[in-house]
Amino acid sequence: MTTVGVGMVGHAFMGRAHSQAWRSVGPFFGPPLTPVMTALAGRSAERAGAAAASLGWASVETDWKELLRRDDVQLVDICTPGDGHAEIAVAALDAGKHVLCEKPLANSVAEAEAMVAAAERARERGVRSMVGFNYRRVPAVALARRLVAEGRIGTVRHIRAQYLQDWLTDPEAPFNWRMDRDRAGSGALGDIASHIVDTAQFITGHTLTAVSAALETFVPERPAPGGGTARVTVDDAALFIGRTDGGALASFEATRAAAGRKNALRIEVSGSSGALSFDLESLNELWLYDAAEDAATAGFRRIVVTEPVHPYMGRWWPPGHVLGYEHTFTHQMADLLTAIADGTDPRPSFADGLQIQRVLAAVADSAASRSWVDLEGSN
Ligand code: SOE
Repeated sequence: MTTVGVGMVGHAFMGRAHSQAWRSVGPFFGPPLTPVMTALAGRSAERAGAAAASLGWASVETDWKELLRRDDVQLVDICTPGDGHAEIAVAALDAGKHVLCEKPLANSVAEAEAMVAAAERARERGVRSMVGFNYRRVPAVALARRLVAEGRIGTVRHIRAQYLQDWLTDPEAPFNWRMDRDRAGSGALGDIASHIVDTAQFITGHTLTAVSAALETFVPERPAPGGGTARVTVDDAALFIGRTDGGALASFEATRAAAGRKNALRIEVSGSSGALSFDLESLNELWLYDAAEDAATAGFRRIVVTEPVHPYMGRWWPPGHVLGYEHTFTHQMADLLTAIADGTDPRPSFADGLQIQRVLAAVADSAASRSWVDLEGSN
């Protein structure tokens, strides 16, 4: 097999981001398997048809189950809101299709556990699965992980992570599915705190072992698109601290009410002999502090992460020709296709997604009980 037929479910923001990645991964990464954008599934034939035509999909299905019946689809890419993930992923894996599922893996730990069980059954037949925490694939984030693993900052003591957005600052900002617990599972917690938990654990190699948290919904009712108001059933913001299995202290802030901050995923890691700092709003840069340097000239040094020696960069442009948000998805597809071709397990796996789901559940429990919650045995 040198090609893999892809069937994608959903065609909103994530569907558009994934489509552009499926289109670009072949030309830029030349993966061992070439993706064929075979079919796009969406409930409305008209909307899905228009999306397929503009995004480059060869055909349309109005029921995702049809993708599973098609012999020309070998990989299902799930870009729906969270309430669709478990049902589609389990059915696709049981039908022998490889699965890429958007983050967070599910809307609950129970759903995520069922997905991991399906992934393990499928794995025995050589069928692969991966969850889409795309920010691992920012070259600067991948470089940060490499530097920590090489011991460049010593023993990790502090992880300081934030994910700040502001689209719910205004109380008149309209209600959408992301504010509905039944559809999204949670609010800023699942949507963006999940990203910083994954990024923090990825960079440091540590796993969270306990959390203490607060959640807040600042605006409990919002204008409904069809008129009237709708009740917000998720958090606007999640704030928590944690401990890791590597002995570090961690802090996390995820909010949709940080006026002026659009998509600021920031992470700083302080070690016994240095530190690293990253901000998604300047995603081509990584800042490195080396405590061994002469005090007279020591300071955080800006690394422009666009050299061919940097992760993923050898496939793109000459040094200094910067990348953007969308490239993280291209890298995700390249890694997935390589793993499928090599017969290895792509990361983050569904088991990794379940571990993060357990962290999210522990954060919610801690906020409700106003006490620390342990994550023992979660990994
Ligand atoms: C919306 O808040 C959102 O698109 C998230 O759902 C994404 O996962 C994140 O990457 C950007 O913000």
